[in-house]
Amino acid sequence: MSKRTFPEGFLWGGATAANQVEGGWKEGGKGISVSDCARSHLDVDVTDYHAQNKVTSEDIEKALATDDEVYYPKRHGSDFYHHYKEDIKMFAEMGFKVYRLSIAWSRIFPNADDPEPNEEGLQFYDNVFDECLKYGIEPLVTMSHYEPPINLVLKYNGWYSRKTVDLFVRFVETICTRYKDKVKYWLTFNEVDSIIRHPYTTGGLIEDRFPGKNFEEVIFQSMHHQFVASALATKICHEIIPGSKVGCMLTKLTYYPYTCKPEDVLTMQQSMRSTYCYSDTQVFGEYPAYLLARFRNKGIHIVKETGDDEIMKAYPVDFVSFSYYHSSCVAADTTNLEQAAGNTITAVKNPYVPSSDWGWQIDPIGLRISMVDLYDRYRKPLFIVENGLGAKDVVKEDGTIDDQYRIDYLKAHMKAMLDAIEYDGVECMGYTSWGCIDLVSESTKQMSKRYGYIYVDCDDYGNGTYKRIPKKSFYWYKDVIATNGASLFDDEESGN
Ligand code: BGP
Repeated sequence: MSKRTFPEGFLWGGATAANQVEGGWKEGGKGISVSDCARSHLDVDVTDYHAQNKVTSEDIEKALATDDEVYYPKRHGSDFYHHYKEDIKMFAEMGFKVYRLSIAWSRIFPNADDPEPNEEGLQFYDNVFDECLKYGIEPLVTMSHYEPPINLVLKYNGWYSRKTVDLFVRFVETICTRYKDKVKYWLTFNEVDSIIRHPYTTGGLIEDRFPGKNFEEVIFQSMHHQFVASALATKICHEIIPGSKVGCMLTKLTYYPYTCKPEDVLTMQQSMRSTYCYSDTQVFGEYPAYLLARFRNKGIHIVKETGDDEIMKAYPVDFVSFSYYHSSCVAADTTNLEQAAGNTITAVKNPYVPSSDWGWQIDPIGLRISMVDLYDRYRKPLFIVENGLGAKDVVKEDGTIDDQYRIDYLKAHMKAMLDAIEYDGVECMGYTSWGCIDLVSESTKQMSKRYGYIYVDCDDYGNGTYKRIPKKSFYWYKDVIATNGASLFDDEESGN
């Protein structure tokens, strides 16, 4: 019997983000970004996601007053800025068809409102894309992945200012024009829904800069500006790059009711809607009724400009991309229920699934459930642009890294993905596993929370040679891609 494989042309690859992988935070004319001022693991409880994202004006002043790269690990990242040729060559050795990366806005317009773009920054990404295309790897580019210039925060209050829409549009016009012959797959905002959970990283919003204002209204006003900017970015892409495909990008948080009590099921439904409202808006081109109801009930008033509704309606996304790491349980009453950590959230711990070293609950069936939910909801092609296991990897005496736990995680999720495609009729363009090379964790700013197929010799304090070492999973993924998924079933054939 022939082995199961993925559809012909399935885009296998890996994903990174400039602010977590590049380093070179002041090189090549780059301006300081929001993420260069993000607090470090050194002073936060790495299990308390919310604590990690409390950012004050004082924090920013402190960050701008120092060139420290220990306390601010994202400033050095994995030094992709100086290793990109070697790294992309290793991606090619694995057989990548696609490589998801982001363009750091602060490398192109260091202060967001510079009269002219920074040519060194534009040239850097030209070089990166040329390396990719040299190996037949398609770039999949995220326009905004937590990297706006810090000046946008200080001078414009981030995405709260309508002016930011114009500045972002100019950034998009610049990169689409420059890379129109090299990039055809684009994403607008990474995890656009995350603005509600970490408004500083995603929206450049610092609460103490809005005295006397309803901060939730500030966040939703900023989000409105991002929705308009996303629609305009889609328009620009389609006009400058015929045949280009533009996706939204959602944090796929999949919730289960802790019990079959109706109250818990209702809580689950409300929790799911709390994330779908963002992708609903970008796919259907209008605010869903339940979000408008929430605005009314909470007294939130969004200021729109003439034409906003028409722009959003006219330029919806072409596909739906998302990150999936874990599922979570919710309950109407969480008293005495054990909590579990997650990607930008904490939730009730599910007793039926294991957890990662950072407490994220491992649930490959949840990926299939997520894919079916999203495809049934939107009827647009999906693209899994983040999935992976953050784990403590160890370099053994013989210099190898046996990350069999990561292979087990990825294999189970890839099989679930194929089930959704083959049994549930879901259309899926591709899969880029998160952190295809070790990089700085978004939430904890740790290098020790490793995701990569490639180990980077750098610790949480920036110490190391930055040498790259393929892990066991590097060679395993190479087989998966070479066989278009068939090797995922080798163990079943051999019966173990
Ligand atoms: C998502 C981000 C990625 C990545 C991922 C893993 O929210 O889009 O940038 O960081 O989370 O999370 P972490 O790095 O906190 O382990």
